[in-house]
Amino acid sequence: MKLVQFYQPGQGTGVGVVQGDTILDLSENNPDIETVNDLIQIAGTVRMSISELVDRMMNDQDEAVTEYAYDILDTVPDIAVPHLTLPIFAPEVWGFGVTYKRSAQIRDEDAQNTIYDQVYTSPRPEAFFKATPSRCSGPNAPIGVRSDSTLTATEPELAYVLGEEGEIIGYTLCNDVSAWDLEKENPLYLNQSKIYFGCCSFGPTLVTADSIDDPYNLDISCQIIRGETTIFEGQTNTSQLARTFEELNEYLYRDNPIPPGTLVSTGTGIMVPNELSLMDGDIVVISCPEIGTLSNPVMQL
Ligand code: DO4
Ligand code: MG
Repeated sequence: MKLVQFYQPGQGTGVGVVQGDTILDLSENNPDIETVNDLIQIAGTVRMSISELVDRMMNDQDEAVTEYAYDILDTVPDIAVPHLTLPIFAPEVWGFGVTYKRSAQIRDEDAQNTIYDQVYTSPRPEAFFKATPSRCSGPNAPIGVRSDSTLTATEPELAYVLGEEGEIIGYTLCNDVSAWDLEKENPLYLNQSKIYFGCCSFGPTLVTADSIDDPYNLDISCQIIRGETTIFEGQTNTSQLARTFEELNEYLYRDNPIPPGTLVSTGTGIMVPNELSLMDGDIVVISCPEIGTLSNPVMQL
């Protein structure tokens, strides 16, 4: 099952169920469900999976539901028109890094040292705090280039959402936008590379875990469009991930309270060349056939 959150003028946020090119409004007849976070909380209480709960809600409703064309909601956020928002209000976003060999190799070549390879092959993964809701952008909303960075890169990643008991409840796409020049200058500047306004976009949908046959075999592609020209195209497959999500969660939860609805981004397998650092007005498009297409314009902060 594919879920979205969307904003409707005069009504606020609602949850939608994607069926083909159509979004069915789940909140219309279920006023206690305004967000996917509400679904997680209720599913935990009644001990059902999210898709079982949503199926039951859809079957139980007598009233017809409003339908939206997906393409109409997949538009630039504007309070005057209905539009997609983040697919969940993740209270925290965490990231893992150097989980793909390519990411370790290129970062070590650039830094002329071996710290990334050491982490790539160590039992302990690289984990970092990434964002809170006010730093995150949904579909078609701007991602940021810090005012003190001249080399900010897009990092297209598979991300998962955690439920009440640490289980993976669904998957989405995440752009772990990073000020590479800061982290190259000194690894201790990683937090400033990773955490700032507009540092993270994710969406467009949240696909429930039971609808993804194999999360370790998903194609992810990325394009950067500047003006009329596609200046970068790259792709990877999550089969190239060197770590399992169980392994990542094992470290994430060590002595660390993680609230339900937390988003975990699993690292990038697509490394954009340094010459193609993001510029104001670029459009970054990240796609995965099972999840959809996440598009964000770049804004110079
Ligand atoms: O330390 C560098 C960040 C690594 C990262 O974010 C990634 O590999 O995706
Ligand atoms: Mg990353």
